[in-house]
Amino acid sequence: MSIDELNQRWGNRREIEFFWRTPGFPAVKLRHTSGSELEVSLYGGQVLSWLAEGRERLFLSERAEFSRGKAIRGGIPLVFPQFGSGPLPAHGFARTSEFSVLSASAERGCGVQIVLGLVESPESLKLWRHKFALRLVLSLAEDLYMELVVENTDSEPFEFQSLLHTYFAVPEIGEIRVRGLAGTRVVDFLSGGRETIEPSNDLPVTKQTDQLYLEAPDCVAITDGEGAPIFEIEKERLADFVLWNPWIEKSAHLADLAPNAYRGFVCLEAGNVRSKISLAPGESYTSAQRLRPI
Ligand code: TA6
Repeated sequence: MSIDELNQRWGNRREIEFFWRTPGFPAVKLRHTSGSELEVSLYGGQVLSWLAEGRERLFLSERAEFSRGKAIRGGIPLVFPQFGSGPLPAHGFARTSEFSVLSASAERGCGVQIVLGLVESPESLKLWRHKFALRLVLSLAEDLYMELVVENTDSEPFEFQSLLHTYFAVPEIGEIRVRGLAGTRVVDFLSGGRETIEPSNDLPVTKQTDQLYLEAPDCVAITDGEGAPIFEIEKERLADFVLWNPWIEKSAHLADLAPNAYRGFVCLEAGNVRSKISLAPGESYTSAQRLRPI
């Protein structure tokens, strides 16, 4: 569909507007009466920008590449059906796939909502031999609610991992703390998967960090240098959190990230990573995250 066709079919005056994010990359802008705005790329079904109370809440790399087959660095990449490295491309193929618009609505007094869809393709079947239907439901109001529905439309069972790889914009990585993970089992990917118990309930990020918090509490917060919350994250039916920042070392190996950009974001990613979700034919699984800007 062209931008004009998308706007004719789903556009809604101010609240829902399709546009070319960059040539060949259609996106949609959602606007809520609270003043919050959301920008979503149909490529990857990826939230690129979330404006709340006048401030951009997500990090998008100034070097993000918009080219097919390449993941866009920043916003909220959708990791499915695989987390990390494995038989599929890193973090799976959803974030480099073309999503379709299944519905879009702006109900008075409610949020502005768009539902994006992804099903198997000849390309995905070559990588992952399962038929599936993904629905990503994005609801914008004063907060941002994201729901992911995975359906097994095949005749065989399959299992998958999924994760919402949120890049939270922060004023200075060295000042923020992650609140709410004390006592959680944590796997450190940078020390060979060593598993410990997180002692801190006000966790700083002071070096390259890549940690998986297992069966983590559903509600956590990111606080600023004064200890005041700047984000609240509530996950639903997502067992784990991944905490990531590339710091200086890893940034040097990421062509789509400026050398000091690591200072402006922290990734706190709700997902099902350690335990895969298994679906029998016809079954579906719904998970979600609610992001509250403070
Ligand atoms: O966020 C956890 C992680 O798996 C890290 O290991 C790092 O690779 C990050 O995802 C970004 O991955 P990407 O493929 O987007 O460069």
